[in-house]
Amino acid sequence: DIKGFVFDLDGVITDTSILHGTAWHQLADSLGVTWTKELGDGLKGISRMDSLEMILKAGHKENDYTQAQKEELAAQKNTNYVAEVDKMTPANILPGMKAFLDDLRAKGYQLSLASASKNAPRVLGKLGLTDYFPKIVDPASLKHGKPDPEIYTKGAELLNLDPAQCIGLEDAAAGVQAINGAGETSLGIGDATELGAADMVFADTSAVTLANIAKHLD
Ligand code: B16
Ligand code: MG
Repeated sequence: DIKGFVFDLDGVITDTSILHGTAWHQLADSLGVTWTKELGDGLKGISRMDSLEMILKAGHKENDYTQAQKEELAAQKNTNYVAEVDKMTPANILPGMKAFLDDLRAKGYQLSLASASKNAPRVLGKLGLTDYFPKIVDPASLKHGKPDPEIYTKGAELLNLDPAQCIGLEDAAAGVQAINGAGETSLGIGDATELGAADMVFADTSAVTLANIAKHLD
């Protein structure tokens, strides 16, 4: 039986994936790296430094910067990103997600957060959702980022649940891969082609309800 839900943040609870994309796009432009939708989609769920490496590789510039310069570039992106995050309010919760979280809480399901973002506590605060997620995997504690299962394994551990008792929610292909690797049931939100590996895919957050999830479970 399902007892817990392990949530991704960006692209699942709120649309920060757009803000991340815009901030990376700006940085790519300033470095002379051509931005494509595929490049942007591939960055979803990927850690800050791994995202930078992917952008530099796309422009064949991965050897043009020292480690210190790369950290400076990542910090620039983060400054731009955080400025946008600080404009967020509870109105930025994606459709249906507040009701879904309330329903899960009312029915006694346990919740944890498996976001790759070091800004996750700040984002939750802006959304007024801090109280819903006392259990957050610290992305700084991870040996490997998504698509490695580690973050979702830890998300279940924080709840003292077996992965098989958990559903993981993701908007990114790398995240779905991580959920599947951890042995949890994967719920993808977005394009069914992009998220084909998920156990169930919903086109958008408003379709994510316990009733709809039950239709996909045995
Ligand atoms: P930060 P998620 C991920 O969050 C984002 O999808 C990804 O685009 C971002 O680079 C990563 O967090 C790191 O974020 O720079 O704030 O530490 O989707 O795992 O909630
Ligand atoms: Mg995400």
